[in-house]
Amino acid sequence: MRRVLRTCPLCEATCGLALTLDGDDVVRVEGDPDDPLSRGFLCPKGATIGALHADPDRLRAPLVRRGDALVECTWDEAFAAVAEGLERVVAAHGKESVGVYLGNPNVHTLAGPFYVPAFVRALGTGHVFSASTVDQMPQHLASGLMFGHPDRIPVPDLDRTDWLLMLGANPVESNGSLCTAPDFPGRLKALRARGGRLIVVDPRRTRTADLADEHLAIRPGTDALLLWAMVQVLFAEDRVDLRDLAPHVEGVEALRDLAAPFTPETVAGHCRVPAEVIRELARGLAAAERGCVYARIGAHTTAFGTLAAWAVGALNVLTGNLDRPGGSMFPRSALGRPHPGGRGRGFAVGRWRSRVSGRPEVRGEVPSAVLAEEMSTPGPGQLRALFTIAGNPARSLPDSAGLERALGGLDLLVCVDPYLNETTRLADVVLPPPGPLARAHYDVAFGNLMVRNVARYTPPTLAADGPDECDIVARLTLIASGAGAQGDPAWVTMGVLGHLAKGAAAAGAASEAELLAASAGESGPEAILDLLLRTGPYPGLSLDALRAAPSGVDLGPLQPCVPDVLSTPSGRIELAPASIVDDVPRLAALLDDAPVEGLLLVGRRHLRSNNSWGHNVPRMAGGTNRCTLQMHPDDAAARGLRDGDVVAIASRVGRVEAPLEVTDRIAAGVVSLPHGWGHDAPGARLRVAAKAPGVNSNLLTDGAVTDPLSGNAGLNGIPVEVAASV
Ligand SMILES: Nc1nc2c(c(=O)[nH]1)N[C@H]1C(S)=C(S)[C@@H](COP(=O)(O)OP(=O)(O)OC[C@H]3O[C@@H](n4cnc5c(=O)[nH]c(N)nc54)[C@H](O)[C@@H]3O)O[C@H]1N2
Ligand SMILES: Nc1nc2c(c(=O)[nH]1)N[C@H]1C(S)=C(S)[C@@H](COP(=O)(O)OP(=O)(O)OC[C@H]3O[C@@H](n4cnc5c(=O)[nH]c(N)nc54)[C@H](O)[C@@H]3O)O[C@H]1N2
Ligand code: SF4
Ligand SMILES: [Mo]
Repeated sequence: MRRVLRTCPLCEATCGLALTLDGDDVVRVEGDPDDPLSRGFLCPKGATIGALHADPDRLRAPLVRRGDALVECTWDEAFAAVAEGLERVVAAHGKESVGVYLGNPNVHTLAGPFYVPAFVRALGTGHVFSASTVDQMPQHLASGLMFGHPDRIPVPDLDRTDWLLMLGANPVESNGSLCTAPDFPGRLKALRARGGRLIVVDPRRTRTADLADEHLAIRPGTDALLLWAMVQVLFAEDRVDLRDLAPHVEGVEALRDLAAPFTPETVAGHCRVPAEVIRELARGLAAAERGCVYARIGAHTTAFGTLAAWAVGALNVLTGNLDRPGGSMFPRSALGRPHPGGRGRGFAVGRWRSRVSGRPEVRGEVPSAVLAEEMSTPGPGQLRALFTIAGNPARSLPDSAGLERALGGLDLLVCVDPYLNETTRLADVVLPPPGPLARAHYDVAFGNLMVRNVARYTPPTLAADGPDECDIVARLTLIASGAGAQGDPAWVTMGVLGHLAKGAAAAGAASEAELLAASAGESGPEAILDLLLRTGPYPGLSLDALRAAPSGVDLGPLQPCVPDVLSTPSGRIELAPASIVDDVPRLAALLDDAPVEGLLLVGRRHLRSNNSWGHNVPRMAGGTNRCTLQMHPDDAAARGLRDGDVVAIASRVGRVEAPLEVTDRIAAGVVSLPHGWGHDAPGARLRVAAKAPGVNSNLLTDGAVTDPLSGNAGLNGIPVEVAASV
């Protein structure tokens, strides 16, 4: 028996786990009490990490298509098939006919941040898509425009705030997003225990809402209206107080004018939140010594996602709560680069546009909502080959009937994925990375989102049954850059290291040669990590320093960093840049129309789910984690429907059937179906998940509904009709 510590890679909370192993078998999973961030917390999902690694359906060898069948092959055969297929497509149709879709687990691997960017560059295509545009792109855009960099995302300083307004997030089930806070529920309880106030805005009375002082069941899709009305109240009642931020803010008066139309009275009917309640929210935030507004995907995945994210940032700034302990603060990753301080180039978008509907690039990608049309619309530049890395677009993207058809019609589909699932069953080549226990781990992305700065490194626990994902992506990079199927992944690592050392040397860290020599004892992703740690903002950190502290190194509470963190053209926090000014009239136009009537569909997450791939572990299936349509009793009665009935749900783009769950925990006029289900696709091998397949909610979501600025899909607030199934 041995005990090992590992950071859990299954959600953004990044809990420290203590595993007990008997040989290669995980016999017990506990929270690591010494982890400086998670302090012993784990959720039921983290407890399945051993079962996930041992899942007999997890692929241990690559697959290649022979006629109608996907058959096991050697790694050399698999890479040769990729090289041959890619060469064929590029020769016939050019580089622009090749695309890549990057799924969510890329933010939980080392391959995602360290190797995937080089692969994308080597492909040399504008056809870059990711899960970001069905998720948080509005926040990236808002951060880019407001602070100068899309990844400077302030988080609620959860452990010190005493007034928190949370919209469109359910961290008691999701464990939090764009806010890395293990034991989010415990942290919310502590907020209330120290006399703080929690207000939750959600059309469903969630388990998070159960913890709150106040729950507001907003009409889906109207958070931007409510938030802009709060901004209006701050100005109208003369409650704006920038506090320490005053010298660092640009555009306050322009914002006042922009917010003027959004009085609480004009938005109340749309939001179904009384005007006086909205006023009290603004007053509460203004009066709080340490207050914060935080919004997540319920507010981001709508047609007004960027304006909602914008107003959240603006409210925190206007009340002087940004960059202030107990407010909304910027984490400082151990891998962070020096803050520029002063004027920067700002954040450019629209460097290219999508071919068919001309959607602007944002942060190096175009919207996933247009992936289907890029594949299915003929003409020069039509997408004919696609690489997916850690994604399941057939279940996670809107309007997925058309998308799945288009995936099936590609000339080449290559998937880096451990499962034969709804997407990879359509592949020509499947390249499975080793299981979650047979790899090194470091939270590159989440270091930028932690409510307390920590650094933790996990070495591989078990031997891998194939090449590491970093090596897989490196070999794909060599293929895409013309070096062939036999290249050495170390060449790619050397390229990445050289690039990083050059940047760090230019910033004055040391000479390039000295930096490379210091990390010379490491290889692969560890070498990259070591170099980043040595050149990061915390002196004395290195990979060896982290090895010596397996529970993690505590780097302390969040610290103020304005103005150094800013890199906008003005060198200040920008509250009214042109693209926001130009988009506000679209939101104001809603006020001219009558409030939307009829049923609106929203999603939900269950504690024991993980987007589309959590359902194949027996302990994650069943219980309350069911694919049902939740509906308010009044709406059910009006349609003559009863709990347990199978109902037909129809939207503009599709129709599915699901069992009805009648519950007063959802607002009247709203129905909810979770995403990530529909595990009955022929050719997939998800034997546990297939026993309770559920239905794919993205057959209903409408790819035509997007936030025009960020390109993010509007997955919540979809008009639907529900009737008894006939
Ligand atoms: N209707 C609706 N749709 C949604 C959402 C919603 O709320 N409602 N949520 C959206 C959000 S927030 C997101 S992030 C997206 C997610 O969208 P995707 O990322 O496309 O989908 P996932 O279900 O996360 O699928 C992850 C894939 O990665 C594979 N995988 C797991 N671990 C690894 C690994 O270590 N390496 C590799 N290479 N592969 C791995 C899994 O087998 C699976 O195929 O879905 C979005 N879709
Ligand atoms: N257990 C579990 N945990 C997960 C995941 C999972 O699939 N399962 N997925 C992970 C991923 S990829 C992400 S991005 C995060 C997401 O984490 P969260 O942002 O916390 O997402 P959800 O839990 O879906 O909560 C969104 C809430 O928004 C509400 N909502 C829907 N529409 C609206 C609206 O218009 N306005 C408002 N105010 N609320 C609305 C929904 O009812 C729901 O309760 O979770 C991560 N963690
Ligand atoms: S909360 Fe997230 S990181 Fe923590 S144990 Fe659960 S799945 Fe893992
Ligand atoms: Mo996500």
